[in-house]
Order: sequence, then structure tokens, then C-alpha cells
Amino acid sequence: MLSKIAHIGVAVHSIEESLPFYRDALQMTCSGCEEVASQKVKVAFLEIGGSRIELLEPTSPESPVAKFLEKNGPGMHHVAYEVADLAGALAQLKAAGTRLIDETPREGAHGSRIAFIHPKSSGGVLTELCQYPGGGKHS
Ligand code: CMX
Repeated sequence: MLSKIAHIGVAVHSIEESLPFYRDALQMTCSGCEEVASQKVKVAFLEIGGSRIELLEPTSPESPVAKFLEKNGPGMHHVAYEVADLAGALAQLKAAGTRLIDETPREGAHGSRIAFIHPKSSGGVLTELCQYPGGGKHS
């Protein structure tokens, strides 16, 4: 069902203030920033060896990431896995009794479709599934 880890999401107060650590100290490549307005977040992707970290900055105090930061402070927010068929994966998980936050896909970054699994079903780790346009991998 899963093809790879798509990215690891890290909640930050400020992408601008967090970038120097990843880009300059760790020498990862920043492949761009994007606002996902529907989820009230700005994201930046940092790449290394085909793996990605997604920095998540809230764009409003009502953003779920703002609430996460308030409760936990900055740190790891979610693990995202790539799938070729998101609707099929969700149906398969639901049939297996997995609790889903999203029963149908919603809009993610880079034109992806995404859905979250409830942390109660994944040992407390917020888990995202994502499918890229045309079933292809995000490059
Ligand atoms: N880690 C662990 N648990 C988390 C969590 C996290 N990062 N975020 C939320 N939860 C828990 C909540 O505490 C809650 O637990 P209880 O049911 O026990 O109270 C449960 O998950 C549901 O959370 P909620 O906020 O009550 O539910 P919502 O449906 O309102 O929102 C979620 C859930 C995960 C979608 C939202 O909190 C969130 O984080 N949205 C931002 C998603 C995001 O990162 N988007 C990036 C898009 C870019 C991309 O990757 O493409």
C-alpha cells in the first residue's frame, strides 16, 4: 500500500528562523515554500538524499499547528507516507478497523491529495498518507 516515506513534518513558530539550521548547518536543500491556505499553514520542504523534512508554520492563531505549538512547543508533528491510490488505501485501512481523521482525501502541498490517520490508531504518531498528481512521485 505504501511506497515510501514522503516526508516528516516538523512544527515551527517561524520557517524563516528555522531555515538556517536545516539549510546552512545541516546543508539540506530548500526546495521551496508554499501556503496551504485550507489548513492555515505555510510549509517549506528541505531535501537530503531523496528524503524530505516539511517545516510547518501556522498562518493564523486558529491553525491546528498553532494549537499544536501552544500545547507541545516546536517539534515533530507527523510522518507522511506516499501511496499510489489514496482512496483505495483509506478504504483498506477503514475495513481493517483503523480510525481515520479524513475518510476522504483533502488538498495538501504541491498539488497532492492527503488524509490523516487518527493518532489513537497509530500509537500517538500523527500519520499522513499522500498521493501526488498522476500517481507520480513528488520530485
Ligand atoms: N501528534 C499527535 N496527536 C495529534 C497531533 C499531532 N501532531 N495533532 C492532533 N493530534 C491529536 C489531537 O490531540 C486529538 O486527540 P484526541 O482525539 O484524543 O483529543 C486528535 O489528534 C484529533 O485532533 P483534532 O485537532 O481534535 O482534530 P481535527 O480533525 O480538528 O484535526 C489534524 C486533526 C491532524 C488534521 C490537525 O490537527 C492538523 O494537524 N492539521 C494540520 C495538518 C498539516 O500538517 N497539514 C500540512 C499539509 C501539507 C502537506 O503535508 O501536504
